[in-house]
Amino acid sequence: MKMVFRWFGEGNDTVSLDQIRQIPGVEGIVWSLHDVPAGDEWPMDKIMEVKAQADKAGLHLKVVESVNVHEDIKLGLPSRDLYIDNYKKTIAKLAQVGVKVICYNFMPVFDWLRTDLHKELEDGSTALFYEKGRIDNIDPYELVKQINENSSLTMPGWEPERLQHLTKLFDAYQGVTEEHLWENLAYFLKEIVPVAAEHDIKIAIHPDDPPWPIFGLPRIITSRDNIRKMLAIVESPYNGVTLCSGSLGANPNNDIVAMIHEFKDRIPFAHIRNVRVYDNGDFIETSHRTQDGSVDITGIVQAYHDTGFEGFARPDHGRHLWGEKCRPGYGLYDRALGIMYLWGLWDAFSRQAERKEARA
Ligand code: DNO
Ligand code: MN
Repeated sequence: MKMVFRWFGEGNDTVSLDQIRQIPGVEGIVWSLHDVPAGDEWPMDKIMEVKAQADKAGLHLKVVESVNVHEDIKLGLPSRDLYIDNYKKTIAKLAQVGVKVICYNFMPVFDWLRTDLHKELEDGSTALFYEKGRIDNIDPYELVKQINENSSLTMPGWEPERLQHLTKLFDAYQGVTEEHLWENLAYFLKEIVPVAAEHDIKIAIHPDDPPWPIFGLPRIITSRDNIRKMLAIVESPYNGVTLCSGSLGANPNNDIVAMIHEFKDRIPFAHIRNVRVYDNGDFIETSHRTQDGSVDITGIVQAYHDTGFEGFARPDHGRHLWGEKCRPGYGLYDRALGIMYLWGLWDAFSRQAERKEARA
């Protein structure tokens, strides 16, 4: 397990590279060019800027999250070929600075979605929260209207420029079914994976978060069966999954330990975090500690350990602690605590295995 830490870039993150390098065992950053619109080719000078910053801090930049997929690709429009071409050019450029994994997602319109970014937990910390009933019962067009009237309703992944086009995007997805989305993902993968392989970069899809359809938009990377189906589209080690225990864990039917065992050769990148799921389907992000949430973090780390996981891992999100002001889910403290918990488990499993071997 190689530990990495998401960093949103100079001036765009409250956490500094100097802080990141002091977290035990963190070797690299997970980065992106957040100001480049989805579908554009990444400019080399901006890539080199991040490389210089990472080099100076002694951190590698082997993991990119995300190179976002243009909506026209997900919609299967004729213009997709242009955006796929740009994606290939970006892959070639990222290879030049030593990138080995590119995380992306295939969620229509929205990335991760929450209804409250600062919901208070019992201990007074706050965390990202999802109120299922509120999203299930909402008419998307009505929602856009409400947001336009009250801008504080905004949610993560709802960049202002995206919001302006939201109504148009909902229109574009009318009649787009799960089958269409599968076809469009297959078209994308068949184009992209050979290029990624040629450049020795693994592309790793992030599961949908939450792992069910929202606002009538289809979502397909939601379960073990669907991840299996995705991996079978192009059978290559370069076509992989970013196994996110928090996203998949929002559905208690998802057995993440079983997924790690089944997909072990196809997981170049792990997101390890806990969520507490309530009976009504609501969920809140908790500390990484197993007993604090509904996800078996101990079992998950054991599964990675026992399958000889050599990929990259990050703690994904954390709570907001000790008055920290930060990007929602991306503070320093709780993610650093989470990392130490993950290392603690990992080292204990390693020691246990060594002892067992010595006895044999
Ligand atoms: C959720 C987070 C996401 C993720 C993107 C990947 O669990 O990890 O924000 O970064 O969906 O494209
Ligand atoms: Mn994740």
